[in-house]
Amino acid sequence: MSHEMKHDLKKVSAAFEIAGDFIHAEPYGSGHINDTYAASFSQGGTPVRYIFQRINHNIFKTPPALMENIERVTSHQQKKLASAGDASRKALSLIKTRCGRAYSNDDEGNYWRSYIFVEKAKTYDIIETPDQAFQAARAFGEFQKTLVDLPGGRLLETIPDFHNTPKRYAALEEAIQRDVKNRAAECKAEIEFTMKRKEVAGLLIDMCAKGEIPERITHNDTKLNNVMIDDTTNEGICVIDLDTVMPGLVHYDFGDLVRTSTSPAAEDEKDLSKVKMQMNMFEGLIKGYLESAGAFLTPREKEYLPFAGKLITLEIGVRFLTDFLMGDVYFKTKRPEHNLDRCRTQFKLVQSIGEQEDKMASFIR
Ligand code: ADP
Ligand code: GN1
Ligand code: MG
Repeated sequence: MSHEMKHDLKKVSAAFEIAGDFIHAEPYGSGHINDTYAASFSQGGTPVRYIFQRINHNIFKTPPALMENIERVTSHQQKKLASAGDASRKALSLIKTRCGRAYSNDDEGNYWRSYIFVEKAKTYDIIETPDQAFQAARAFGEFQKTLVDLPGGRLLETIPDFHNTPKRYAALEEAIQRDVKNRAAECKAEIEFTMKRKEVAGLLIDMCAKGEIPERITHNDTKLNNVMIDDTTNEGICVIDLDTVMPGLVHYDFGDLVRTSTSPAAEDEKDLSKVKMQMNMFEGLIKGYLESAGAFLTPREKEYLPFAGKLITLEIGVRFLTDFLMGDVYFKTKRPEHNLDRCRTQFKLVQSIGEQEDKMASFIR
């Protein structure tokens, strides 16, 4: 799958409270940030799988605090699901270490965590049907709804200013100016594209600063492959990848669904003619999201949902472009132009959303 076997999972997993004998482990999934493995253990002769993840501590600077967020969030979810008699596959369950902690350290300074493997479900990198769009958006809306009454103080910001689009622009401008890899000449058109759209970058965070839309607890990385879809019922059953759950705006959550669940092309597709916002998928997203989140969203929040898709797609394009200029230091890449290819699909999608914004807005109304 996505990355080679860089770690000794037998050794890593020995720190966790898991019964049975280690059988084997393999790299798993197609995330851009953490190192994820699926490991099997023989429990009474039956192989049982667990997820293991090395937290990318270059990106997440305070793994212990991040894990405290995740413990708070998952135990709140579990409590609510238990009272509804339905906990097992509908929220992530952390496996504790043998000393009772939520994470373990290895000799190289890495932080590891483990989750129960959600079986008979999978994640999709590319959307296939409007029902999947409905299911994914319903699940993320439900996730937000569950966290409306999370007890305790404000969650830690695991990456400060994560969806501060103006700051993402500032980082891009610095990367253009420094041009450490002499790549700016190669992406003149993309740089121009971003600069033409700079004035929309602060729209949502400015509204929030003025009190027009509220801060809530949001997921902040709601790409389609961060929700597990049940193999038999096709239901969006479990929201995963909780590293960026923190205070935020619902728009960046809904928007990232538009970014990742309306186009039939991969995020790194080279044939840009395949990239487009498909209205039937958008309609699925809106119906699913409003089914679970509709009751707590304000009219103003709803009004800006179509714009949200365009804004975050622009923001993620800006981040891919920045990383390309910086020499691919943030996102995992498999080829020298990988980040530039990703940036180009994002900008094509921004354009496609722009052309259909009126239709999108009238659908919501
Ligand atoms: P990243 O931050 O690198 O994207 P994720 O937490 O999203 O890491 O995990 C990567 C992939 O591993 C997911 O897309 C999913 O396919 C799989 N995965 C993660 N957690 C689980 C789980 N508890 N059960 C089954 N599969 C999982
Ligand atoms: C990363 O971890 P993953 O692959 O789900 C990134 C997101 C981007 C996404 C682009 C912590 O998500 O912000 O939108 O790649 N996560 C982080 O595909 O930066
Ligand atoms: Mg992920």
